[in-house]
Amino acid sequence: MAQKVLTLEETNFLICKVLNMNNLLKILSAATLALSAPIFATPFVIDGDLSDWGVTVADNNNSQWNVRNDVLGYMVEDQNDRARSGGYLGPNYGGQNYDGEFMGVALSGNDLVIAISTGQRADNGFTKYSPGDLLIYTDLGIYALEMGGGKGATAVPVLTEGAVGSTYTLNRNGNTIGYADTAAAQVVGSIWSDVDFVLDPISPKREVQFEINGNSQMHGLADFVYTSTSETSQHAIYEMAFDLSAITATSVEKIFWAPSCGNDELYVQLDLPINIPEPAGIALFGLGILGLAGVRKRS
Ligand SMILES: [Ca+2]
Ligand SMILES: [Ca+2]
Ligand SMILES: [Ca+2]
Ligand SMILES: [Ca+2]
Repeated sequence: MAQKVLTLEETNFLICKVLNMNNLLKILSAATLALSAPIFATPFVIDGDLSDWGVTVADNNNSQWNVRNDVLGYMVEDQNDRARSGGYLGPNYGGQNYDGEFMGVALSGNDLVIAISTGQRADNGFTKYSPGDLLIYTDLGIYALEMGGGKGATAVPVLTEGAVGSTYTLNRNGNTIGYADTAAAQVVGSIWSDVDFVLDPISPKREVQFEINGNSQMHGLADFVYTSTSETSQHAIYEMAFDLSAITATSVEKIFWAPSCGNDELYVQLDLPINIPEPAGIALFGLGILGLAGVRKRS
């Protein structure tokens, strides 16, 4: 078989093709490296279904907690789904009706995504149902997110952001004896700083609910789903996401949730810096340093 001898022009053309192909492969692999994490990770969907977390919530102790490994942190403390009110929860008692079972915290872009599974359900009766609000501990104090529920939640199978918020009154034994709507602006999913905290009545008394006052500031509205009565018959699920840049602190240290009686608790410890947009002055200062570096190079 006769072999074709390539001219110099043809050889150069082929070399160029190979180089271009190599460059293309390099560009592709760099792009794949840069984008693979966000593109191929399963996105979180705020829908009250925790399969996106690797979590299956099921009755009679059949929940499964195979939490995906790209979350910032999580806590599983699922006590017996069949335990009655004397069941120990730590730090106090209350059984499945007060069981805090799972909390997961993840980052999706600039959104903090949070999931909670609990035995506290709206249809288990007003006296047993009084969730606390979500507390966001930062280096500049506690921010609070209104969780809602209560009487309003018994009427709807799923509660979402913008619904009327709730505040519960408890007696010193931890029983819920009263319910009130929050101030109109404190809707479900709204995030606030400089609030008044309501403590649980049982020692150690901790912040579990909040009320806004004249100095409180709102920092955005989370995407929010509370499944109330729609998810199995022994559990309720909260799933929410909010833009971290709405919070004017520089780091998030802990996410905390407890029923308003404080019988149980869920928390995830974090050391998460918040990216604050650079003020114009700092950006210009940065450019100045770059300019200086340029001058030094030239000299
Ligand atoms: Ca989900
Ligand atoms: Ca449980
Ligand atoms: Ca628990
Ligand atoms: Ca509340």
